[in-house]
Amino acid sequence: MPASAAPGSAPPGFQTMWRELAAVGRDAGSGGYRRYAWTPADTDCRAWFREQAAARGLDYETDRNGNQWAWLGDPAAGDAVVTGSHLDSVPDGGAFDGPLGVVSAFAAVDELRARGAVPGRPLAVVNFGDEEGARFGLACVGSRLTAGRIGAEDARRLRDADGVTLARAMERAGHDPDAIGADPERLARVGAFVELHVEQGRALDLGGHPVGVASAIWPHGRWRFDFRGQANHAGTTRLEDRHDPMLTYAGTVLAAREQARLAGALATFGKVAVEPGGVNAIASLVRGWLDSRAADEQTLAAVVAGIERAAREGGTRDGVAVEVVRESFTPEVEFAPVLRDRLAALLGTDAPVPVLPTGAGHDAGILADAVPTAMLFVRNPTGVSHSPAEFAAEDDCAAGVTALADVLEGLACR
Ligand code: HGY
Ligand code: MN
Ligand code: MN
Ligand code: MN
Repeated sequence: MPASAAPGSAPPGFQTMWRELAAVGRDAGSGGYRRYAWTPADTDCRAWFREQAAARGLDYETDRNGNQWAWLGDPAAGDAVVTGSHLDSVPDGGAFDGPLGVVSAFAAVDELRARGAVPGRPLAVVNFGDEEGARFGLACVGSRLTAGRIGAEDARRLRDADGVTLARAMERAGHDPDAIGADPERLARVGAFVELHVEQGRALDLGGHPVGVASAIWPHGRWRFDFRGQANHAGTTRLEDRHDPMLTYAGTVLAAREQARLAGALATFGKVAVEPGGVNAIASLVRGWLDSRAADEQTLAAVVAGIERAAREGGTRDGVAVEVVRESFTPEVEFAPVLRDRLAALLGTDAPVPVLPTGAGHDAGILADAVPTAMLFVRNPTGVSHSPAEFAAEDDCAAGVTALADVLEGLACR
């Protein structure tokens, strides 16, 4: 389903929402999305969320950290069943990562109403702010703040590539940065959080399943590698006289691949900045960001240590100074077994539903320590994500909405 096309077999409300969101923050050339936290595209997404709440007569609120909530029932009653995801994107992201969970959440509320199901617990749809960390470098800032997993002062000081702090960006977008911080009272109202997400691999497709349930999230983190050498003339500096950080960086990228391969883990340098950036000058600084993930924390630590060792050895060889800074770390998450099994039972009445782990991070993973949390995945036949090629067929989107409505009904209406 192209980003702009309506999913024909999905409920009409879903189709309308999908069409409305499709144009927001879309690059006409690549078809990918650039919806970064607290930018105009993000503001448009947030306005859209608010309109969806109003159109359904749901009570809307923005919490102290800028996360958006749409309530059916009284939040103060507690033990709420909450569903949703995020609307921001990675650079040139796909249409589904995040928005599928939010659109499906509103569509599932519509479906419950159409079924005449009456919730005995409050229900809410949520849009967590800045899940991807594309602008300020830290993923899941909205849920991390709420769960007290980052301090307010540290968050306010995060900077984007232009040096704009998160505090300033929030202010410009009309949110008070002095208000941010841990929100245990809000979390205490949540009895269960269920995030629906497009699958970011091909396990469901290979198994022939439209929908699956998540079991766990691999531990993962981001590290910044600075390689400092000496800028010099590309045409006059003899090879043996150079201090070229690009060489050290290149060796480190290869080492990352090898360390990950040997450990059955993942390691990616997907972002790099070069100074001064002249074609005819040896670089003075290469700054590369490593994203690494593994099935367990010990393996992850060993992989990153191996990459760091290779970087330092390369630095000694090339006369380049190497500095490594861990920018973020998210420990392994196992989703609440009781809730996970409940979802699998609710959805598996005809045929068993696959229960699978993922290497991708989610707000659900951040909240899992504080509230019972579960995830549903919707089949992605391309297996591609964080790219415009991300995909889910219209029938599978519809199956996702039905599954989510079944789960909400099972948790809140019986
Ligand atoms: O980077 C991630 O794992 C995610 O999709 N936020
Ligand atoms: Mn993502
Ligand atoms: Mn996501
Ligand atoms: Mn010259």
